[in-house]
Amino acid sequence: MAGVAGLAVGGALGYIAGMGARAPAQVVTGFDDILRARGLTPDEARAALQTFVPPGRPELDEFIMISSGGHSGQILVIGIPSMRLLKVVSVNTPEPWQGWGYGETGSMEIFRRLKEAVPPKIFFGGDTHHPDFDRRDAKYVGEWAFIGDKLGGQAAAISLKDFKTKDVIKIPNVQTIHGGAFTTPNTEYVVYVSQYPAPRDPQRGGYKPGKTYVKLTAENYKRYFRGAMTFLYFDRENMRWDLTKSFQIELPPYVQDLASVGWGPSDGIAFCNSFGTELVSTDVLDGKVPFEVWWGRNEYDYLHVVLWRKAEELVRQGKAEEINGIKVIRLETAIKEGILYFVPEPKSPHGNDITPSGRYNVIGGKLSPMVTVIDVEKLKRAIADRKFAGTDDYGVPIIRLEDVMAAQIEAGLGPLHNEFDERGHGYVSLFIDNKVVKYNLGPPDYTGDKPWTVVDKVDIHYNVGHIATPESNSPDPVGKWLVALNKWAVDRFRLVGPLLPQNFQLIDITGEKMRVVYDMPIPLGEPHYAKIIRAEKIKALDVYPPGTDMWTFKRHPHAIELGQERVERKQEGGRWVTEVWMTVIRSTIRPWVIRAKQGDIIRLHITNVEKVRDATHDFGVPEYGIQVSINPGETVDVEFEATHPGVYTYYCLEFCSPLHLEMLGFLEIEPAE
Ligand code: K7E
Ligand code: CUA
Repeated sequence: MAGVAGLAVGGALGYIAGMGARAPAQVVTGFDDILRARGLTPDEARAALQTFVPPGRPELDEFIMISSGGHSGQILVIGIPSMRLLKVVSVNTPEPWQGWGYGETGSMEIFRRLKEAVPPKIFFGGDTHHPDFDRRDAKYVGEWAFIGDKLGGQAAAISLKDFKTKDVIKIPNVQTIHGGAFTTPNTEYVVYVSQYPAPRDPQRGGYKPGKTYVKLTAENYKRYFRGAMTFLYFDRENMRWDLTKSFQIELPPYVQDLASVGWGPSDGIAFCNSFGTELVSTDVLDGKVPFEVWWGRNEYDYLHVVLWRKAEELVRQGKAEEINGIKVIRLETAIKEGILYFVPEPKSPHGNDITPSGRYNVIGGKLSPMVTVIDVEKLKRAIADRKFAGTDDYGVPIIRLEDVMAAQIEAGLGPLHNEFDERGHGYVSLFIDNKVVKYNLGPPDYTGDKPWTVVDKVDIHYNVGHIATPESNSPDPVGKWLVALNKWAVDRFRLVGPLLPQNFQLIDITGEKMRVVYDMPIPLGEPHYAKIIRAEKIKALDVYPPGTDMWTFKRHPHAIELGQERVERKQEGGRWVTEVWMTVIRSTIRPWVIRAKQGDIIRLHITNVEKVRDATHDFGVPEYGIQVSINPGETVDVEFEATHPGVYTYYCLEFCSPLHLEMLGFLEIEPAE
């Protein structure tokens, strides 16, 4: 590959110099003709060759990126280096093509439970921020993905066997979350930290959406508002979040921000940083001082240090109270039992990221030009020696920054997030400076000279938030590509209205100089973070085994073979039910006539009896809002009430065969007498 690129670029060089952008249209045959006709520079041609995945060569995408879908409440699956969008997984939002929330019973049930947990309004949208994979020995596994939704305070789990969401839950006692999903080293838990503190019931503690009220005063904020770090247990066998095996640690009402979970030397420690340690004042509540001014007063905010394995032990010893379905370690208990500590960090920090060795936590300064590095060995020593500088107002012990700091790196303006490679480098995004900065770590991550020094910078377009390198935030990163997730695109794409896409930029980080090689528009707002995994780790199914229920991966109890289709009309608890066992195969929906009566419950079990890859059928019922996708080998359930009489043509929505348009049937609903 490198040889070809060198050849092409060398050959092209001669033409480029004198070339105008508007070469006349002419037949282009040779390599150099193309470069000339399109006005490509040698660097651009090289970038194209590095990222191009030719038709029919999918294996050239060496990595898979799962990106938050931002406000869409979805997950985007992207191939790297091609930056091609491979899939959109619906998570917090209904999506018709996947039949997610459009009549398929399992997804409808998830939305029903969310509605029940949040009585004011079911939320069809999202503000998803941070995806993570399942882990073994802190390394990415790639069987599961987890993500958090900030606005909904929700946690979701997605199977990477079929890339479908298996469970979404509203996290108890929190309103919004941000620092999540972060998986513990062996997927014991997935960590989600609240963002904005929520009021707690003065009598019982705990927060219930739409129910908990305390009068908003500065004093009540301090007294009754709380944050929480939640350790959610995901039952991989049953593919459900299990609150009975989860726990939560109550935190002071600072605004908890990003989290991280350690391994190796930092095993057993979870971190999150914070801002807003000034709490709120009467002046703020009276409208005299805006939040962003008030919350900039303290020179330092607190990095929270949580000894989660010790916390787990406390829960086992019965030192947690059950509040709204989850065991909660109250703030007083957390302090008394020594599982919560603070380290002052330069004001308004943002990301905190663990280096591959697990030894350091690197903190982005947001308003400070410094990247601050915490040495976990020093931190553990300070805790063991009980070397504290005092406590905060709630009694949480404060460890001196100088006792635990390894270094500060002067990176530039607005450092937000750090990622790493396997050669001892860190990369930090600079939101204000529009740059990604590469620096040397210290030992054991980097043992050369000039530790903690900046070695390279590259311009970003524009306002970079997160960055992602393959398998970073694990012991096993790959220093090949870096994706910058940029908030602004400005002039990078053809203008299609004032609402511009986000810009994912692919950067080659193999050489001494970082090089931007690709701009990918993301026309939805705004994905915050993405994680990249070695593609060979993803073991996705191509076809479900016959009759599979995607909610169990076992044979669906109502799966049938071709020829076993039938309709039964019967009474169930005083209601008439029309139950139908159906099959779909090119190009027939069986049965193709279903007769029911107004008021019936219509219950369909549809098996796709196809056995070949990609032979998906999509079943829709007009006027009733039913649309489900039935993948080869899959059986799905659909249930709805036949509220309105009529004759409705149900049909397949996928152009699956030449006779696809004939793939239909009639649902006759007779009026009730
Ligand atoms: Cu946008 Cu990680 Cu939610 Cu930073 S966060 S940018
Ligand atoms: Cu099945 Cu079209």
